[in-house]
Amino acid sequence: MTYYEIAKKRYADFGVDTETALRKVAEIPIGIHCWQGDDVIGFDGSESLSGGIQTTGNYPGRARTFEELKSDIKVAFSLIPGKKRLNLHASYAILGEDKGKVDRDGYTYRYFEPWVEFAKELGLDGIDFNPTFFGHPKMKDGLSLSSPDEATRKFWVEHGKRCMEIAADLGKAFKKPCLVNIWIPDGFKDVPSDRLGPRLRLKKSLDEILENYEREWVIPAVESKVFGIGVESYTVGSNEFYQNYAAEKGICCLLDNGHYHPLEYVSDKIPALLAFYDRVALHVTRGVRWDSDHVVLFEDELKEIAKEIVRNDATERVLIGLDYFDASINRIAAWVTGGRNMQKALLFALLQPNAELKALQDSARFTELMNLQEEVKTLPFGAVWEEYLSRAGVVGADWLSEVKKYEKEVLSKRG
Ligand code: RNT
Ligand code: ZN
Repeated sequence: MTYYEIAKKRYADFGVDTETALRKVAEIPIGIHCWQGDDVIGFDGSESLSGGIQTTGNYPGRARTFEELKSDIKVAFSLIPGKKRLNLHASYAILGEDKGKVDRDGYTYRYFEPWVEFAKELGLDGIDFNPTFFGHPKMKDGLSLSSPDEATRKFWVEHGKRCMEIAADLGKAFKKPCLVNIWIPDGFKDVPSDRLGPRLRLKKSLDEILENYEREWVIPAVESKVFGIGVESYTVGSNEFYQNYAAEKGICCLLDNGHYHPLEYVSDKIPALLAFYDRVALHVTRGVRWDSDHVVLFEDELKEIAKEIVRNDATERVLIGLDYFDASINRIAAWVTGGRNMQKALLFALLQPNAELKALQDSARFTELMNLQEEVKTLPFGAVWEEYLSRAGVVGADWLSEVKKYEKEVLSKRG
């Protein structure tokens, strides 16, 4: 018997069919963020990150051009099994000769067509999109959509509108709707004197952006946050603000698990929202003491998030995306580690005796529930994971040597 066959039998003893789990995990799309490869800088003119988010570290090999980023994504994606989508920010527009002539309020689908071509070449499931409300001189006093300066607010509304148009075309290109996530860094470092005004302006701006979009092809989402670096005292787009806004408008909430107080868990928020919304979007990340966007590891909260998706039969309702950026280690290894771990957690969740566990809870057999939850933790999960990789044609535990080779041949030669 092979290692996998033994595992299959062992799981079967607990009523779990590993074959079903292997089939299902391969079908769950994961949105992989383009911004891990270049420290969230983009191609449209910014030289540094702003808006309360930060990458730390100076590991060599940052992708500086479209060609470099594509090449890095290709390597990273080849080492991540499963169905993948590419998550792009508007700042990754390929402006060509229009660089310096067109601003973010004038972006069109044309500037993203090269990405579409690339995503098709890689056989991806689609592209998701984000307006970029940071890293740009038109942020006034740290504010975008909530700015009291009407010209500034309007500029960013126009950017939002362009992004909705671009997203509709991205959706059409892959015949699947495109998720457009709105996150703005707007907030104040110190105690504000008006907390309502900025929120009313943000509401107005969002209304304008969402006035007229192609519902068949675009899924708009709003991402809340507690605080950012330099904007510690007040965040315009807070959780209550966006959750109410999304409910009223019939759009989607995006939960980033770095964006809540340390003892709040996104795994618990997913089912709360599933009770009210058709869809919930995620930014899966790992905050260490703050929203530090560390590489996603195979940890308890990640497993809990995956369980909530799987056992609520919500793999089509929860739109999974990754959002982290680590510049202190090989960036491709960071991508691969997080991408594989997300897949790993989903497979792990699919391998739980979910129906039985639920029945134990519903019949208040809490001793048996605890016991079964503990027993399944030590089943031979590794064997099923390795089987998954091998069936997907992806390198097993030795994947890092491929990344090291690419580092030696390509990344180390970048200035
Ligand atoms: C910032 C948000 C946001 C960004 C990306 C780049 O705190 O998490 O989602 O990380 O849009
Ligand atoms: Zn996020």
